[in-house]
Amino acid sequence: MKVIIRYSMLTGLALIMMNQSHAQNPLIRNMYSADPSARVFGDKVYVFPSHDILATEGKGRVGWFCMEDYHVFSSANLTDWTDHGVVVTQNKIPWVRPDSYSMWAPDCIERNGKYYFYFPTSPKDTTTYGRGFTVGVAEADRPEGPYTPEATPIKGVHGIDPNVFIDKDGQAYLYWSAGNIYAAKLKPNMLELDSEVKTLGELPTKGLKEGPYLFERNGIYYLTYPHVENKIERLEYAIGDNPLGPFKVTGVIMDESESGCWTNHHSVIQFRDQWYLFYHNKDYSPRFDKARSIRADSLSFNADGTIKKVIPTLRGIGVTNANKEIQIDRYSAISNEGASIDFIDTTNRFLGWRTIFNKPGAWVVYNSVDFGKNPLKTASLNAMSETSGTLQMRTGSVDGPLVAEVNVPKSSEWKITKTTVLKLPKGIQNLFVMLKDDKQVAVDWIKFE
Ligand code: FUB
Repeated sequence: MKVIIRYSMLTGLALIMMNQSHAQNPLIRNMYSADPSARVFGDKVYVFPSHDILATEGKGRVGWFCMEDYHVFSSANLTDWTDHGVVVTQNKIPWVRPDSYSMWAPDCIERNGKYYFYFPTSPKDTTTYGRGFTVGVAEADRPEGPYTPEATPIKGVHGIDPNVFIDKDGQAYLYWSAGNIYAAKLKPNMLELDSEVKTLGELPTKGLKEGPYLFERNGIYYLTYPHVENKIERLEYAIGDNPLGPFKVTGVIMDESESGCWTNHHSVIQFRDQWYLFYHNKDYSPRFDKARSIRADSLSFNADGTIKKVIPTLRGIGVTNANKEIQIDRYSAISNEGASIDFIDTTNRFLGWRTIFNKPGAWVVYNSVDFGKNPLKTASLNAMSETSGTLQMRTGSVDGPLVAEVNVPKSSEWKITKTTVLKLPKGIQNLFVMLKDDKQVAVDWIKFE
């Protein structure tokens, strides 16, 4: 057995420099992100989130939302996410108040080979554009930009959270919120309203509604929105047979977060035959819910077209290659006792989490690990143990074939321990990891080579 000292800090730095993350939930691992608008463009998923930053004196309002720009992310496999960098910034758009720090939830859509990026923010000139929020547009030839902003915001739109839907007949619609949810047709140029503004009035009248997102499936138009039914937002939906309604309130897509994150904000896409819900929580900021992180989970429908409630997971979506770091703290199942998750370093939460095993038989399962076609002969574990301890890895479950047994040496530092694989797994499998003895072991990640 070979032991190599390696610090998780290095892993974190490398990740930040590459602008790539191999993510489960949350999807973006080196910055805060919120309000994900996911879109399928070509053979990739693009996500256009808000970019939360922490306000300081003189920069935004301390204790409130603070956003100055937008990044775009893409993935071809829902596991590896590439950050394409900043596409729109508050101080590069002539009509935007350059110190507004209010670049809230955006959306993006493609029409005739052009990409239209819609964003709500505060204008400089409140006499012309009104107080509060209005919605601007920036255009690009590619989803990742560069985007050129329009010289003025969209006339007649006062509010936040723009969302655009293009129907099968080519008609585009803009939705937004300002207490209520509003909608109007868009002209083919995608830059001007082409109808009266309609208040979508069949929705709940009590409790804030915002963040509209409309999609169509099998002739049903789903108007989805976060709504405060109780104390914080949950994701709800209403259905209709027309993009402008009338809509019938139908159900809840996702309950209020257990973490207490006051907002939620989402989008729904279909990618390669599977539907997904993108949403946010406050994974990297347990005590401040205006520093959020985007997530995704699978979504499915009942036979009658109603949406099955999505239970948020840490595992998220996508298949993880066995030869990349498998972050088992993003488990798909965990034993009731003896296994828990904590940050690696609470002074830098972006370094991620560790799984702590402290009872014999305590386990986690991490689903959809791709062991490929060629046998991977070595298992590596980045772990720390003050007692030493033995971990077993199996495919499937507790009864599955024993893939490896790793003796983690006593150490107060993170160490990579390598061991030979006993039963060589192939293809996509669940990885089951269990503490064998009455010891304590913390695991950062596992990989196979
Ligand atoms: O991100 C700022 C605001 O919080 C969004 O515009 C709302 O939808 C809520 O998520």
